[in-house]
Amino acid sequence: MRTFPAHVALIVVDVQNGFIEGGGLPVVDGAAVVPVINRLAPAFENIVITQDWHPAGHASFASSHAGRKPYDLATLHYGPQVLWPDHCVQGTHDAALHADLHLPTAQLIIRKGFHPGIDSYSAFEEADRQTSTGLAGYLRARGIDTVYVTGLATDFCVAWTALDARKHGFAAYVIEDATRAIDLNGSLAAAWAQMTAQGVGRVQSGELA
Ligand code: VGL
Ligand code: ZN
Repeated sequence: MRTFPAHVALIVVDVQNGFIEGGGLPVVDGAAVVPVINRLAPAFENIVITQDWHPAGHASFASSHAGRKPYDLATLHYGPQVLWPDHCVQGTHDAALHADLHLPTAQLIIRKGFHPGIDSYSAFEEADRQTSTGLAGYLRARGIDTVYVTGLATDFCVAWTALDARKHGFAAYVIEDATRAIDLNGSLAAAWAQMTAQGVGRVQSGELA
């Protein structure tokens, strides 16, 4: 298998029970990313995992807003916010990583979305576009300049992470078959158009390893 040099990292986004069939916010066919990611992982010297990690009553939950339903669009203090079913509450089974994900060499788990009033699709910056998770500094301090992004969901946390990687000066690729999408009102096509425009590479796992 081809292996990647030390300046490259694999980012595994939100492969949590909450985004798999039976979870709070299931992504169709979400479990299919697990064997693809497990197969790729040994090719990377650097692996970062993310976990969506919300307090109960989080502002992104429809249940926190009287009269609102999941998938409605709301306006929070920082701008538009899709309202989701309750998912990935801190410390619950829903927030745990999928049991079959096998990443024994992963070095960092970034938890995001823990501020009660701010969502965070991106592993780099929260949805207010001001609060940093610290990931850019961590990667840069370790000499990493290139990221390959995988996981759930393609059109939300994967896309925002890849776009923010570009914004922070990293080369970024999304490994398409190692992701699955929510696809809300055309969000998947919109995410790919935006990613392509910002220089995010679109690759398949078979091209890599
Ligand atoms: C996600 C919606 C809400 C994701 C997280 O991981 O893509 N989507 N929270
Ligand atoms: Zn979330």
